[in-house]
Amino acid sequence: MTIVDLRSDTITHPTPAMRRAMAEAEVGDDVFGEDPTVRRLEEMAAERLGKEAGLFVASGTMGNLVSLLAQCGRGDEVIVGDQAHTYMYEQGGMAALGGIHPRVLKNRPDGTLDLDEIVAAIRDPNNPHFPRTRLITVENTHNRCGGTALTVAYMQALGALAREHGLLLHVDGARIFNAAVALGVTERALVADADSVTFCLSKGLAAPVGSVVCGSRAFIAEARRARKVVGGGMRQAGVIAAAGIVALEQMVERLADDHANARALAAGLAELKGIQVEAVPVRTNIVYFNIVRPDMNATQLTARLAEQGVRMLPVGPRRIRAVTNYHVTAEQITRALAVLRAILA
Ligand code: TLP
Repeated sequence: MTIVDLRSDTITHPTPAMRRAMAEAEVGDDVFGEDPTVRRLEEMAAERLGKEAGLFVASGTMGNLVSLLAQCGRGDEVIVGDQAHTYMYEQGGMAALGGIHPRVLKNRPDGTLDLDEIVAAIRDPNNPHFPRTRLITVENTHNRCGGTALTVAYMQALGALAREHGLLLHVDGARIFNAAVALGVTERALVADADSVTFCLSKGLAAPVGSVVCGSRAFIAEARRARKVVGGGMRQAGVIAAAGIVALEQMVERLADDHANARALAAGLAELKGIQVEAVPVRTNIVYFNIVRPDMNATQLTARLAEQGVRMLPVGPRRIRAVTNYHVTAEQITRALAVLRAILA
């Protein structure tokens, strides 16, 4: 039985081209700045995102952390959504390791933060009772808000707001290429207003390890220091960066296939009794749905699915996440739906 693994796009294995590139990668000591493959990846990434410089890091979590450590001091405040990965799933790293105070606003269903609420949350810098508001962070695509994409228009309005109030803007762009492909815009346009961006190579782009942080040269110099203190200086990291280069060269356009499969999955789920699919303004590779029958919850349903080789992730008592990825074919989506239909019958 082949497994249909829809738990995440992080489960993807490196492609044959990546494995070859990894085997042949030219390497050096990256802490000395001497790994030519890492440098090439960093330059490529910065160029694609329209930023001056890039920094290869071990993970999306590390990318977000070093971005905040590089730009915020102890007691500074970061405006963040209540559904953001940086707030929900990174052990509160900004507070635990950086002494950074999160100011949490409710994410709207489309993953955005309300601009008026942001303005209202900005602290009076002259009042000594308050932490200093320093940075706003948003996520694109927004994982917990259904993998939906924040648009260029929203990002521009957010950027203008940040500049007007002297604040920095960080984008957790773990899946920024999914956003760009789904919206039919460049990733560069989506992050033009950001001071810092993290994107992941090891999700839909199928590289085995790594993320890249991009921004100005001065910011990247600070982020490089922050990476070292969290133990992220990786020496001959060209071996893994080589897969990242292949990811950027070969794996971006094909994300459209994952989005088409996710749309097919959402459409099929919508026809099943007892299932409620969550709608999104822009569908990428993530689908959330709820099991609304009293006799079955998310854990029970995903256990039944797993018995038949279909893996999905329960993320709440009734909420389930399915993420399409490089290894999931259109036929597998049909099979997953058939298995689900049979279980519910
Ligand atoms: N997300 C993982 C889980 O941690 C939830 C997943 O399976 O989706 N930003 C966003 C928006 C993410 O979704 C993730 C990972 C990260 C950052 C962190 O990336 P890694 O796992 O590389 O530290």
